[in-house]
Amino acid sequence: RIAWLSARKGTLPAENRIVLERAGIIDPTNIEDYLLHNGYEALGKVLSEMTPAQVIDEVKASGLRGRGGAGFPTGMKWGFVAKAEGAKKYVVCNADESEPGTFKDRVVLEGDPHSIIEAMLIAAYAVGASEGYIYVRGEYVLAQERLRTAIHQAEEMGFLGDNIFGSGFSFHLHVHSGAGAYICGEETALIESIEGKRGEPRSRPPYPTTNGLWGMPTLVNNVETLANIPPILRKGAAWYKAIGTPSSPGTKVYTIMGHVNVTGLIEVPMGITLREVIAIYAKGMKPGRTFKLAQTGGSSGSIIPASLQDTPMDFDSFAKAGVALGSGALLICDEDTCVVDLAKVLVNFFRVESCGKCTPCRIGNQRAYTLLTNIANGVGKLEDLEELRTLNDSLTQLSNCGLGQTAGTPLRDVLNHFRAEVEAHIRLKVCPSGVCPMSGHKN
Ligand code: L3W
Ligand code: SF4
Repeated sequence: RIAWLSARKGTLPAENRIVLERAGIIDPTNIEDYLLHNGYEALGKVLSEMTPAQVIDEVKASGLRGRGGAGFPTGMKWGFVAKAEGAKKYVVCNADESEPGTFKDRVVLEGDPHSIIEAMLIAAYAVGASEGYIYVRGEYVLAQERLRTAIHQAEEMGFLGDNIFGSGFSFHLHVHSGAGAYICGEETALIESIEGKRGEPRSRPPYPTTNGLWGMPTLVNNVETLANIPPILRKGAAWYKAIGTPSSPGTKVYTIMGHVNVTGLIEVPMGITLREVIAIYAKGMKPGRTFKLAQTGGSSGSIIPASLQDTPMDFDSFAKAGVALGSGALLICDEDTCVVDLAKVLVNFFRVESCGKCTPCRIGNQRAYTLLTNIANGVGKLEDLEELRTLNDSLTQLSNCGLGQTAGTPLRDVLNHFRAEVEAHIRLKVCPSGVCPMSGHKN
């Protein structure tokens, strides 16, 4: 690590805090502290100098892409909602952060709640919305408290409400608490949940951009996506576009966990590599350990083998390599990690969190879990591997929503990158990493 670091001296990607600019620096319960740190400056600029169309053009020019896992172009989505017809329009912040290992949004909500309110005001002005909801994971009690305090303060100061600062623009904002279901982070299940129904995904299309909350055009953006908005409007699209990579501009917030020396949260330009994250920010693997793989977060992520540790972490480079950036979790694993066990843990998560509405996901995840359990217990068969591949194909092609469509990713990844290790469990009844149940290890 030291040799590599000294060879790269002067060229290492530094942390660049845009989303986390104020988190941990300001008092999140004091609107005046936010105002002293450029707070509501972008909103002032937007309301006094820009038309809604100019705001959307600026967001499009920045190249910002959704940070909830899919990387959809933000400006394009805003344009769809602005164009859609409806008696009323809504803006929704998806703060139902529940992806395994991900806690990036929580830090923004707890540490800088006004940045999300300011971003939603700008989004509402741009798309023509008059009401908004922040859907917050039920377990994020402090985040909900901070948001409610911030909304109250913003209303008292006139940033939220009717005819904001005489602009003719009105916006009202509510906090909606989730109740512990991961699937409510899927945008249409989230909408159903706000409407007071059971949180089950709808079929898309139509997309929320035209048929969202109560059938009206609705803009749904993730917390991290929104947190980029005020700085983009304050400093301009050209400034933003110069950070990161050409097709994935800006930064990405990552949560680093696992067998490394330093865990925690970082915000770095898009395009950094895993090798760089581990060496610079995680301060290397734990003494004497070697890097085997990283998992980039639940259903939206992938299992990244060591052979891809020099692939730039941006939406397109990762997609080209057949993996996904996910929602920003980086679970760094050493050579003692059993891939069968890892896949089993991930599939179990999907099995439990599947809403059960469609058969491929409800039955497919259960079947995959049974097969992986058999393999881990030394009673698997070689034919199980083909069945796991078929299950991945069925999940991807036939599931109704993002959860089911990506639930097979761990199966695909372990078969593509670690097939010999899985086969060893079946043919030799041996776990090469020596840690899964067949080795006598108690998980
Ligand atoms: C209008 C079109 N809008 C696409 C919109 C769409 C959505 C966005 C991305 O799941 C990840 C996924 C899950 N007209 C449109 C359009 N849109 N085409 O663009 O859409 P899509 O379908 O690519 O992805 P998605 O289904 O929204 C995004 C993962 O989310 N997930 C869990 C995520 C958890 C976290 C967290 O804990 N922080 O983010 C669950 O589903 O795996 O990879 O807005 O409407 N023609
Ligand atoms: Fe529910 Fe899974 Fe179907 Fe999504 S894919 S609707 S989570 S059963």
